Amino acid sequence: MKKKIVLVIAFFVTLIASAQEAKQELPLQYGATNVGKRQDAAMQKFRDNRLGEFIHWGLYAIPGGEWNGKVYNGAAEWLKSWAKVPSDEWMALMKQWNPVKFDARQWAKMAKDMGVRYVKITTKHHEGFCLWPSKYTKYTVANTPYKKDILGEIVKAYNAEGIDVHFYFSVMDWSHPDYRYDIKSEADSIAFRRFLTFTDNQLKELATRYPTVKDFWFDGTWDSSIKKNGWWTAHVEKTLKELVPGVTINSRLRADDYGKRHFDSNGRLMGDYESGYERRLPDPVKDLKVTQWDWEACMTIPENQWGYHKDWSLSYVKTPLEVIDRIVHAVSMGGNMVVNFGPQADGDFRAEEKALATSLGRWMSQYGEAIYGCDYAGWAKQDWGYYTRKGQDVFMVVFNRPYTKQLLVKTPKGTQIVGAHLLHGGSLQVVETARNEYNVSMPLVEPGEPFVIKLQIKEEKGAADKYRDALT
Ligand code: H76
Repeated sequence: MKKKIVLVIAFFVTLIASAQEAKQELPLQYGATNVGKRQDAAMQKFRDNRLGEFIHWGLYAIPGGEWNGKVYNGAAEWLKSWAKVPSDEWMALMKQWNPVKFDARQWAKMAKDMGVRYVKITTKHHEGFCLWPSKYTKYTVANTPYKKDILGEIVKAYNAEGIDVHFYFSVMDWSHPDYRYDIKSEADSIAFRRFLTFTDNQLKELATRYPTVKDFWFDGTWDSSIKKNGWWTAHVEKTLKELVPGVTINSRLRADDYGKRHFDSNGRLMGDYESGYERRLPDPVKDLKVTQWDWEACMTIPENQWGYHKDWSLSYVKTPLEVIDRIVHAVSMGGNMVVNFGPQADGDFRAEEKALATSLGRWMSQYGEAIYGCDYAGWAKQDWGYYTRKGQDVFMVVFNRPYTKQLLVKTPKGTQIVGAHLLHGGSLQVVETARNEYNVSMPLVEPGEPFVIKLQIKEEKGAADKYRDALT
């Protein structure tokens, strides 16, 4: 009997000891560098911008998803891979790179009118073609009939409109003979070291040629070769931060000492913001953990086309309303949203994208107050839509109009609603219906678009409680 008790005690002692051990921090050389959210002005600007425009533009815009008469439904910027096109054949597309309709100032104007505060532009996608005249490869705009530095023109034109420019950069480079998917031999390791030096050079070149760049967004960083070289991802983050004061870097770049990506082996976010939300969003009720760190989501307008694809009928294309829904949803959970555009090879945007930009711009110019600089409000989500918050202003962005004509609002303890009005409209009736529960009356608004209600609130701790819970 005694023996049994001793055994049971020993078992629990071991259990507790191992649990404590699990809680211990792993010492990391290449783990997270920030403690919590960055609070400096550059990060605050990144966050306040909230809405961005993604642009995927490269040689893939020329075939637009079709190779040798066959149309591939996969992402157009991956066509080289789907159709197994050899590199020299793919790079021969450079001879056709002549976007005569490209007008950076027009692009920047469209972006401004649509209400985006920043643009993320593909400096180099997986194919390896550079939109700037890089010294380190022959696969650049300089060696095309068009010749001009596209990236330079974009930076200048967007900055002139007051729009921040972020650089998308794919580490994986299908055009480079030294790129490796994995390191399996000494030869691989030597080649890949050369590739990393080449990449360092290109990144330094970008940071110094275009010093107003605000952010580097890395992609193509998921291969084993990179996971085995976590030190290099930490080195890139450090180097760019030294070269460009205030620059922000996405989590996708990073791998730690053990090849753990995005979040290090101690569970801390690497880089400045999480960039894993691609073509999906957090669950608005369950995933509130995302409010603990900065994050940015990005989305395509069709199901999965980033670069220009000639046939958008092959997948579902989101409506402007669905795009607005995703933007508001992201902001309501403390994140940014980037909407992607894939310009045509001639430098113009397809009609569908222009139409979307117009709709988006119309909505943003009316209701942007509930987006820019706004954050997670911390109020329980209701079925009519989403809350956002900026300081003492709480916004209700209403997508679903209840038949009852009453919008239910449940406030946190100590928070009272003292007034409500339609943004750019009159005040609305607010009735307190229970403890921390209110009905805000539906305004008379044209059916069609989501609208915004701005609430006046009073926050006081320990206010008298006139309500009684039911005895059950
Ligand atoms: C996979 C993948 C890439 N990541 C997206 C942002 C696009 O660039 C897509 O090609």
